Amino acid sequence: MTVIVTGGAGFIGSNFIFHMLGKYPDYRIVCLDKLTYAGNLSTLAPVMDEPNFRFVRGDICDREAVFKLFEEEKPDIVVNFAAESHVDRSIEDPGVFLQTNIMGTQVMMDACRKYGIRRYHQVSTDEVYGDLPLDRPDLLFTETTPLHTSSPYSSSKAAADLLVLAYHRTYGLPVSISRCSNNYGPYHFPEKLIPLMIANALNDKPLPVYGQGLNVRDWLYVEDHCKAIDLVIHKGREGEVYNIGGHNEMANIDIVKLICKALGKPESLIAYVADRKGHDMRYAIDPTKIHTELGWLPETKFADGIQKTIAWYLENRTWWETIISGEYQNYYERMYKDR
Ligand code: NAD
Ligand code: TDX
Repeated sequence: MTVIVTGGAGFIGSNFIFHMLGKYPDYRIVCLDKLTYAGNLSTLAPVMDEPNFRFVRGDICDREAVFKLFEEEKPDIVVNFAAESHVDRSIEDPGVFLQTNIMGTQVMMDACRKYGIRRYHQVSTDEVYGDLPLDRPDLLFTETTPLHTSSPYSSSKAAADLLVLAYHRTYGLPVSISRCSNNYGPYHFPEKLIPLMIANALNDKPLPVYGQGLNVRDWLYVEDHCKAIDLVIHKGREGEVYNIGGHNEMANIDIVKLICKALGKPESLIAYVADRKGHDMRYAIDPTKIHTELGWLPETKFADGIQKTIAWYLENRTWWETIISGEYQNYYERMYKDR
């Protein structure tokens, strides 16, 4: 079995590659990644020399390069993680989000149509459903909740999802889609809430909380997401959407306070800053379908997962310090200077 994993030098894709190489030693795993600012080849260093692993630097929008790779590898499964993934960047400059997240998805599926495939899997997000009010804890996103996006990022992901379903219905492409809630864990790029707060707290820098910090996200340990995708690509039904989430809703401010406490840092580091434009209030996934159909349940409790994550950032300072010392500094200045 040959599996092409796009975006495998990023946060979730790299964790997925480690999971697959560990669990299926007889599979061939091919990572296609453009290595944008969010991609880190150093993350994949531990598996780079594995005989059943190949890394290819390339853009999923580059039709010629993608078709050449399919010609060479004849993949059985494609898992498309490659995306521009940061909401704040999409508000600043949407163009590349539409290009990679929508057009890139089209190129990948066109290659699947030409060369044949057992499964094309699209890694999507709960953000396609928009948001839920704070005062209705009974409401959760199910797979039939209407798409109702807020940001250029989530709109580009929703557009891609619709295209994936269209390729299934129109061309019979064997597709599946998973829509997961917020992930956390090792190799999370330090522009996202949890790693940013850990890195800033360790450097005694202000912890920029948007608005009042009351927005709620439904956090899932990244390994649990990888296991769910593994199940969907092998046992999930074609043409179906599966929600993935762990019933673990937390307000941002509570997470930031928890990180302060775990690192022995004062809450006086917390700085309330201007809110994100169009900021989604609450996400909450109903994972009943993947549980009843495929038996998936999250295994890592947040209390354990966050401690493991903090420990990882303490033990792997070089990984994130290298990132935040480079071009990222310019992004940070732009995003937080006048906030
Ligand atoms: P990430 O930003 O950490 O990684 C994205 C990877 O894709 C990087 O390695 C980057 O180099 C690569 N990439 C970007 N553009 C590319 C292109 N044109 N061609 C090839 N490679 C390209 O993202 P992530 O957080 O790991 O998210 C992975 C996927 O999961 C995304 O599709 C995202 O929408 C989805 N998702 C993320 C979360 C989350 O909490 N992070 C939750 C649900 C869904
Ligand atoms: O500095 C910050 N301060 C802050 O208060 C940052 C970076 C974020 N926040 C808030 C905004 C959100 O309410 O924290 C929450 C989480 O923000 P992000 O880490 O940017 O994640 P989010 O916008 O929820 O999107 C994430 O989950 C869904 C991923 O980045 C997406 O790729 C995924 O689809």
